[in-house]
Amino acid sequence: MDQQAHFDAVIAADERIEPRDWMPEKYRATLIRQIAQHAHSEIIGMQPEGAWLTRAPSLRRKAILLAKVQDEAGHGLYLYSAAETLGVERSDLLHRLHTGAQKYSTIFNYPTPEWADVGVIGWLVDGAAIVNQVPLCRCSYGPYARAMIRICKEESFHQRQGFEMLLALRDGTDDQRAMLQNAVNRWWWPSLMMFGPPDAASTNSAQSMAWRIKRHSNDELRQRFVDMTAPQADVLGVKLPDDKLRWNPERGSYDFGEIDWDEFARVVKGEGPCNAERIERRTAAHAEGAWVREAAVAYAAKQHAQADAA
Ligand code: BYC
Repeated sequence: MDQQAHFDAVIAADERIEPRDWMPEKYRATLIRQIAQHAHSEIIGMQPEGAWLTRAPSLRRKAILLAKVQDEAGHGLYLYSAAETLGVERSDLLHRLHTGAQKYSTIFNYPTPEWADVGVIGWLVDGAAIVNQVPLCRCSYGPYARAMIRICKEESFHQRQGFEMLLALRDGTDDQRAMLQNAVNRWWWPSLMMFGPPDAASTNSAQSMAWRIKRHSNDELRQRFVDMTAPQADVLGVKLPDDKLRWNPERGSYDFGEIDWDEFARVVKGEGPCNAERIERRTAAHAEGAWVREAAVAYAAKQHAQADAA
């Protein structure tokens, strides 16, 4: 069997492609693009919530938030490691992030002006992440699929901590309930954009679904998220900011309004409210961390030299 036929048979049997297997160059490039973009999203995603670490309202909330932000750093590391199995260097991927050559999720270009934003990120952003990412646990590329299993378990804890925090705001004062509603108003539409452009404009979906990297289309997952989230909004006593949102008994799903795709395009292009700030902070943190990387390389060289001498 030639290499392409073997690859096709593995995909058709719903088995995994592993790093040493032959794969079409476009499959490799697609995975590098998606996994790197995903890794970048995790580490840029530390910023909007990290901004609240020094201002969390209690020690308990601070400890929870610290753990969550550290989990996101860990997700970035698993994902950069998965990307490296495809033959790219982590330093190259970071360079591509810093120079704007690779994207990260639009969602992290929105500000977090109030404490309720932290809970709403847990509820909506991590909730959307779970809907999008659970199918990736069955992705055809082994290292990515395996990384996603652990990530999804942690995301589900993140989602519940967000919801629990919002229940406390719901049961709080009128000001706290108003803060909760304002945060929902800010994050609802950007959360729907996380699933990517509508299917008709999704340039990568057909090929990625044929390769079983993606299992569902962007619109299918977006609908699943709306159906899951609308009843949760009722529990929280908030109104999702969409007058067209209503249950459609014939479809067995919620109908919802039109997403502002011009806004999505602007944020992807780098013109969102926080794009410049996010990249500035990331590149500064990278430069400030140079000594850590140098020390790690020096330590590894010393360990190798000692092992060689022994
Ligand atoms: N933002 O053909 P399409 C997280 C781009 S981490 C920016 O549908 P695809 C979390 C897309 O790249 C969240 N760009 O693409 C972290 C493509 O452009 P290129 C990140 C977007 O890949 C910390 C073009 O639009 N999650 O949840 O088939 C704390 C056309 O799109 C976006 C992942 O990365 C966007 N929202 O499908 C809390 C999950 N959407 O590259 C939470 C893994 C689309 O061709 N990724 N674009 O120039 C995926 O599942 C898929 O890549 C997507 C897009 C569904 C996102």
